[in-house]
Amino acid sequence: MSLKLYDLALADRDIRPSPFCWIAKFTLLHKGLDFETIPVGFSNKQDYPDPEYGRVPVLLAGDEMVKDSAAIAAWLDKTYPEKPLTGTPGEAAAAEFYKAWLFASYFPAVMPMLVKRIHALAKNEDKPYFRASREERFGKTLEELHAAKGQKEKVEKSVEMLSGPLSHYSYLGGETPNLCDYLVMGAFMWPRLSTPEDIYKAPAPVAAWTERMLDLFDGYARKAKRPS
Ligand SMILES: N[C@@H](CCC(=O)N[C@@H](CS)C(=O)NCC(=O)O)C(=O)O
Repeated sequence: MSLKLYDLALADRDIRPSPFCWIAKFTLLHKGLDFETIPVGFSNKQDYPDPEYGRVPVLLAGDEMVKDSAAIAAWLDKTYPEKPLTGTPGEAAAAEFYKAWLFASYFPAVMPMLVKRIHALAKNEDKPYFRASREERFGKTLEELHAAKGQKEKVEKSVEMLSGPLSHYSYLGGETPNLCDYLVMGAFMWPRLSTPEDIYKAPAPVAAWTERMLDLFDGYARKAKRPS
């Protein structure tokens, strides 16, 4: 079956920082599937497979259209049951926990450090939409978000929590990676691909896990183009 993943791209079409698109890419790679990525900008909704939905990732799998990274993971486990992303209810519950941690802690801490940088790297025709949609969503200008104090410390405090599991296990999934790892590493690709700098420092167990994640699948994530 031909698999096409719509993926968010910046002005340089090879720079693809979307955390949710990364979660989808990791889950496809976990299944060992070949897929093609199709870059779209923020505002050219007419080029999205479902313009009204207006978000990516969207997976086109033959005649099927699967929207949303969580739906893509569930569809992959249903369609390709080998190598489950979450093989037990316990693993699925852990994945829900990491997702909740991302939304409650990591994303709010890192987002203010990224939005102005992403705006600068977006295609010119995407910039007005990106600014207006983010300023409406967060109730502040991109400049105010960027100027927020203490975000680096907040991200570092948030990420410190992962030292717990990663001091005992190689992966959040235990001995081998599972959906928990892909959710968190997908989110970590967001700062990695939105700025050339490493904008915060992760504690040693988390930094070592990040390196292992970058090496998976023949270094797929490590090879992803970063801004210069
Ligand atoms: N719940 C969705 C969220 C998808 C999402 O918000 N994607 C962003 C990119 S990270 C998007 O499509 N943005 C387009 C826009 O801002 O209009 C998922 O998990 O796939």
